[in-house]
Amino acid sequence: MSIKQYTGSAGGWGALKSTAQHLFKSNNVAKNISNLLKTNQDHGFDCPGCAWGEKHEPGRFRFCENGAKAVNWEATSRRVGADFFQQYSVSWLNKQSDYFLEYQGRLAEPMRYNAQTDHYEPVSWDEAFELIARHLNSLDDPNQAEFYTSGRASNEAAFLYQLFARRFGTNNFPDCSNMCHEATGVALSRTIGIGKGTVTIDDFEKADAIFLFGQNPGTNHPRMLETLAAAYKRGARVVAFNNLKERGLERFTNPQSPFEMLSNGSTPTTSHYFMPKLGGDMAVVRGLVKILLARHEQAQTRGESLFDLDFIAQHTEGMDAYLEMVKATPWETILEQSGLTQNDLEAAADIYQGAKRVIVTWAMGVTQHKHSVATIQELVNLQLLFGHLGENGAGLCPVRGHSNVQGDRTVGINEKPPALLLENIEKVFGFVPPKEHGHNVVNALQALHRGDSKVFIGLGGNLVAAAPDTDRVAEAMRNSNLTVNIATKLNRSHVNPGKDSLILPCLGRTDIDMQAAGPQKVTVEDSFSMVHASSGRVDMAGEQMRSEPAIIAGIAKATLGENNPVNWQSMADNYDNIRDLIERVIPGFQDFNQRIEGPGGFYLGNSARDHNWKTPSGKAQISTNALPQSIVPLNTAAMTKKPVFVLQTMRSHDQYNTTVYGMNDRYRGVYGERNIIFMNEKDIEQQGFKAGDLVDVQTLWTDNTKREIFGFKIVAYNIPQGNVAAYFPEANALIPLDSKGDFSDTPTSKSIAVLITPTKVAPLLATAQ
Ligand SMILES: Nc1nc2c(c(=O)[nH]1)N[C@H]1C(S)=C(S)[C@@H](COP(=O)(O)OP(=O)(O)OC[C@H]3O[C@@H](n4cnc5c(=O)[nH]c(N)nc54)[C@H](O)[C@@H]3O)O[C@H]1N2
Ligand SMILES: Nc1nc2c(c(=O)[nH]1)N[C@H]1C(S)=C(S)[C@@H](COP(=O)(O)OP(=O)(O)OC[C@H]3O[C@@H](n4cnc5c(=O)[nH]c(N)nc54)[C@H](O)[C@@H]3O)O[C@H]1N2
Ligand SMILES: [Mo]
Repeated sequence: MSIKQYTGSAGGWGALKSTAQHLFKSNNVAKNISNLLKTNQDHGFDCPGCAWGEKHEPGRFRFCENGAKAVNWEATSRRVGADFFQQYSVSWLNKQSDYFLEYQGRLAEPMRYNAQTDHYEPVSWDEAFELIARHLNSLDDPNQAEFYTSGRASNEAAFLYQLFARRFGTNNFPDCSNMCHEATGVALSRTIGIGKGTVTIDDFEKADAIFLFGQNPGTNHPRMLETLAAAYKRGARVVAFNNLKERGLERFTNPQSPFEMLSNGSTPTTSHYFMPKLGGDMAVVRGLVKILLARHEQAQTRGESLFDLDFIAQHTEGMDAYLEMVKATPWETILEQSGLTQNDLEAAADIYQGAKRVIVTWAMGVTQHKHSVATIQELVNLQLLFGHLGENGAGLCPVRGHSNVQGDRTVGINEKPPALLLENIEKVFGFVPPKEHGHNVVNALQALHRGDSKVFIGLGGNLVAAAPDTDRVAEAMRNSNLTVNIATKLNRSHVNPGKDSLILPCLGRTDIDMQAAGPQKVTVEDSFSMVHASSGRVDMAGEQMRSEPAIIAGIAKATLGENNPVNWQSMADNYDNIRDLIERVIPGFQDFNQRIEGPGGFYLGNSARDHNWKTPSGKAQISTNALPQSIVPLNTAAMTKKPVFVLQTMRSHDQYNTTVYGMNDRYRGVYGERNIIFMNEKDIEQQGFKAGDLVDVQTLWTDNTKREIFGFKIVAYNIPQGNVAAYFPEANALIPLDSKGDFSDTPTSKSIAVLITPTKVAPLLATAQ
């Protein structure tokens, strides 16, 4: 392992070099160069990397370094088939790293677990479907099955999947969104009546200021850097709030700018950078509003106004109670929780006040805390006070994770189905879908662990590694009567099989999807509610993988029978048929098949942007929430006299969630190691440690389970004192499954109270190295 401070800008030659290295690693160089040129283009495929949107400008390449990693990772020539599984037992595979498992190549044929031999063995597609049908149909209650979705599934696959599971009889739809932007959906639905962002990509060209909360675009949405640098260049203020100093939020060299590349130039991506404490964003916004309120009241004595009083009167309710609460919130608490100074907050308030149009963006740094819903409501309050929602160049922009996580929700992956969805399903298909709420991720895992749920089906993803409490979740899976994973690559979830278990290999975004009616396209929705088509480029003739819709249709036909409630085979034969159904069930999809032919796809619209507030009262809600009493569980402090740190778990530059592409985190200067913990220099010294020391990290939580990770290496980093950071999934063992967000049930992956002690396993590791 080495630490080498990264002094360059984000992007630039480093990004190109890394893109080239990952191209070579894929064993498919020539094909993948042509793949990359088709990324996010008309008639190409949607990048499986992230959900950032595109301006429709022909003639530019539209992939980034990390999109290239995702494409190369999927479009590899390596295969994992019967030979591989014959060679390695499941127990042996479970001892290997996440990197090792996925690196082996694409899953090539359907496999069934044999508990006697502890090996996966080949099975035919029909036998696999029959096995699933047998398990499902022998359950006492359809609610004993869990239908997980990860956000790469296309609209077509997701719609078919929810139709099948609802016809089968359950709303158990745990999905990756439950661990991701759930708090966003909850907070926005409650306040503005729609759980999605209100801005489009064009708004970024008009904003006077962009406030970024808790996200790392340099790694996780690299195409956003171009948008931010362009905003900066034309004079917009770009203000970052991030717990860490992240290079992508400082400077960017655009690989598409010959001038910047050749002159070694770069453009700042932000004009201001503030580093709040973990979970401190609600206090930050409360502080901004407190300052702006005082100024507003001053202005009122002169007969002027800071807030948009007309907008507030016409469109909102709740302002008075909220402003009372703001006045009553002591500065002491605001400064303590935010970790910023009053000067910092005044400076940020100046920018907010001075800008006519402000966009507020956020991601996991905001959504993965206990009080995330309240934090997002506070962001909404700020925008409502200034009447920003619905104006061009202003509004709310939750930056989504998986490339189609937003679309999956739109087409019905929802454990709490809206009434309209259920009504439409009944109207179109003539059966009464279940109404009672189903399981989200945490409920589903708890039910599997208790043995109340018995069958797990995963449409993509890697729940064992993505969820908290890794050991307990693995146990929950192994307890199940049947686990089924529809997947492209081997992962941790597959090597923790249920008593019966299937791996069903599927086609990915980059592959040509050939069906009876010819090559098929699928559709996805980006963070800006743009729906567009995606068709793969890699020829899969002769391979045994099937498409996600074909697999779902196969399972449905075996379980429910053909024509119940639709002709499943015809859906798999031609996805136009699925889109026709989506058009009839989901609002906003009229002329679906025609509209995806147009360049760039089509905009689904956003009711809040049109000032149509779909809340019970018909008005946007200004919410009144107290600041949290504590960022971490209250009883924690009482449990120990030792210094308690707050830990966030996040992504390195070389990973896609649980998929680890490599061991480096270039922009943070870390090479060759993932078991590390980032700490403030002063904390390192005060605890009597040195950078490079190995430590054990233990969770403070009030059940009887000991959660500890061993031998993590300390890296000195620019992070507030009292806060530390580590990578997920390595640190997931520290997160209690029961530690979840209020109203969202999202695991609190960004605020875990931990103790850090010298390692007990150091000598062992030292000899191993
Ligand atoms: N290459 C790549 N792209 C991805 C992914 C990937 O793994 N790799 N994952 C995709 C998915 S599913 C998602 S959801 C997104 C995730 O995108 P991000 O939300 O950017 O993901 P994280 O790595 O979790 O980064 C969280 C960021 O928030 C900061 N942060 C953490 N806690 C706080 C806090 O309390 N306050 C503030 N102000 N900042 C905080 C961290 O320092 C870090 O910079 O990216 C998507 N795109
Ligand atoms: N501690 C901690 N935990 C976290 C987070 C965190 O920040 N900290 N972030 C959370 C977030 S934001 C998310 S979204 C979740 C992610 O949770 P998941 O979505 O469950 O996990 P991924 O790692 O994205 O899933 C990777 C697997 O998906 C499969 N796959 C890839 N492409 C396809 C495809 O096209 N079709 C199918 N069927 N399968 C495919 C591959 O087999 C691969 O192994 O993790 C969450 N977990
Ligand atoms: Mo995510």
